[in-house]
Amino acid sequence: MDFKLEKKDINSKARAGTITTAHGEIKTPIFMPVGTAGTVKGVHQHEIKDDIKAQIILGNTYHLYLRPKLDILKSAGGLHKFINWDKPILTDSGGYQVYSLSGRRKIKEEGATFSSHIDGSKHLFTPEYVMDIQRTIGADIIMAFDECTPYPCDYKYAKNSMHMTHRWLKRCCERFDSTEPLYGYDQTLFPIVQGSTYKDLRKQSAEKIASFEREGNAIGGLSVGEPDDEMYEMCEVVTNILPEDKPRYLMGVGTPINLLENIALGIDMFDCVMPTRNARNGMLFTSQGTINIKNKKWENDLSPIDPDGTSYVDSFYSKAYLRHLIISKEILGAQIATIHNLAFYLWLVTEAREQILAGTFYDWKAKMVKQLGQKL
Ligand code: PRF
Repeated sequence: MDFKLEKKDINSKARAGTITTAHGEIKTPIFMPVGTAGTVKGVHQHEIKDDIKAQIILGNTYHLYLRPKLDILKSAGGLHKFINWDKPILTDSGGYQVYSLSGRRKIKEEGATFSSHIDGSKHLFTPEYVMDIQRTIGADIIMAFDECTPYPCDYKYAKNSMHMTHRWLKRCCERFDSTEPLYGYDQTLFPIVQGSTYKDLRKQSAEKIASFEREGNAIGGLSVGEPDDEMYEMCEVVTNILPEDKPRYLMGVGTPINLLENIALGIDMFDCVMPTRNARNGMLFTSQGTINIKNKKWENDLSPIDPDGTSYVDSFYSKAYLRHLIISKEILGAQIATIHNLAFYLWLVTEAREQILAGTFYDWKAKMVKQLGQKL
């Protein structure tokens, strides 16, 4: 993997760059649609590429390991081939899903034991095993095994957990560096900063993570219920320490406003279920603010879904039709809303990149944050 920093904003810490992986280039800042179980729910791979214009998608170690399981992925030749997606993929390590989804779980120095949310079966994820699993899935960028602390989290727990995440990282790196990719192309491992909402812990964690000198770095443990200002404060502490010449990935964030504020703090990569999950419930993101399409006010509104939207669904279908589909729980409603929301998120980060390159990001962001906060 390679990262080229192309331009730094003069009025903020925003940057534009290019990540090069074995499966192609990613122009940053970027948003990565979440494809948990080998599918971005409701959309075809060609729609992800051509309509949404995503450059990279996310998969989840936890889900793929439980279903379809590793033997299937291995015989397919890895996740790219299995799902027929030839662009970059990043897999999360399960360090978040084990805590948020699985049944009874126990965290020990060795790793995390948990029971499957599908059939209750018991499993142990160690840092070493999670590296092996991600080798088998074959994503271009794989994540270290960490513990994402809840919010709020008392200082002592956050500190001990952070140190364990650091010890787990050492084990991840040792395993990753002593194994080979299975499918003939390079993979890279990103470590994850933790430290809850404590500035001193975040600083310590960022310094420790930077000392591993991996090709990119991630920030975890945020967007777990803390106020936005606390997220931005932690993000700023960390981006002041993480090296400039490597991509920075803020995990599980966020709203369109969160993306712009964190881009301004020097974040390059994002993922979040919000555009896809909220789409299925009828919440649409637009450059003018959010729309609850289930609202009665759209019942007879035959105007296009989003006159400023960049995807074909925005002008092809009306608000009234989409409202009807979502209210009737028709599958097509979820599909249209998902394409709209993801295309909007990709437009937002692409436009942010253009504004950074043009030197106009700061004023544009201020204007956009005002617009994006509106409820239509
Ligand atoms: N760790 C991992 N994945 C994550 C997170 C984390 O802390 C978050 C936190 N928002 C989202 N996804 N491994």
